[in-house]
Amino acid sequence: MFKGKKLALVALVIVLGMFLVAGCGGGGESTETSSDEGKAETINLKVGHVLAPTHPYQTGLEKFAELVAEKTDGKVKVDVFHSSQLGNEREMIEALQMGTLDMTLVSTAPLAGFSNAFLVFDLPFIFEDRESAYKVLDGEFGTDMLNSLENSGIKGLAYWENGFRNVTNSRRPVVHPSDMEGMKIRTMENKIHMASFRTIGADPTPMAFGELFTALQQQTVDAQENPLPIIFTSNFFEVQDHLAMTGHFYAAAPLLISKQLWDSFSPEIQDAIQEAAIEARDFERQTVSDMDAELLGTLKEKGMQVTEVDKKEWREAMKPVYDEFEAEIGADVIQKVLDAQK
Ligand code: EAX
Repeated sequence: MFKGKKLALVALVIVLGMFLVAGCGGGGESTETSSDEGKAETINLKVGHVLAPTHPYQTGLEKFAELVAEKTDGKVKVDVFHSSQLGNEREMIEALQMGTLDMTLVSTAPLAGFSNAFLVFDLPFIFEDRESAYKVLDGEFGTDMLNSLENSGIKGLAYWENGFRNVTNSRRPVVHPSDMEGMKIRTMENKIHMASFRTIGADPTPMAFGELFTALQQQTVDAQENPLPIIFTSNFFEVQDHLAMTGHFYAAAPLLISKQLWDSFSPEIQDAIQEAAIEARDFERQTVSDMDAELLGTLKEKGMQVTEVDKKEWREAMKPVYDEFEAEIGADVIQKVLDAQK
């Protein structure tokens, strides 16, 4: 009898120990560290994203971690978790709101589910080119949009870059929008993305990024759309034969932190993190742009059949989406984004 009780006690101690070590995914765990100048508290932040460890999201966040450590004299340590280890994009945004995750780097598309205003960024061909996108995102309009997230418990630090999205598929070459007729395409969980492909006769299926490779491999879906750095670093060329250079959406990638955690930081720590987010943004954007330039050749070498398209034809074919969502987004908001690029 006594032996049984002793064993149960030991098991209880082990289980309790495991919980203490694991800790939670967020809340900015502080650990006391002793130093010559007495106790200096270290703040440990966890940031999650869904892409591969070779994607610029990862290398950009590693740069961010380096800069934060430098600017806070080692007081703030950032750990980066790739490949949906901390959840898919919608789950991580929800975790920020609850304060159970510290930071995440996501596309704007899932944010539209938290703040309707973000829908404007997902309109097809809304941005002429990268420079026009940066002008809007880094200017007053983009900053106001990030600030609008604070009512939902999220602090937006800066817009990093996912990039211009292109269509891949396993069935046939795509040149004209009509070539997508009946094609089952995975989209992000965003109603404008789905409507844009429905408008040209495709059959959109919203799906978390982490499930996409398997869905393509098992041909549950025929197609997907993403920028070249994702198509390469997530090995989509292994399961997709055709690449059409549509560039139909520009995906910005806001770096987000839990508002309740942000508010707990001193102004000095906030300034250091904000500065690092901007400096690492420029590094990450440049990395995406460089990869975009070199990857077309690489993907052809990997066996993908690449088709160039007439972007005007695609823009016209997807235009009904503007009418469909004008009331929800606001004609003035759409016009503001178009004017801010002039
Ligand atoms: O933000 O889901 C997607 O296709 C996105 O490009 C990805 O989540 C990166």
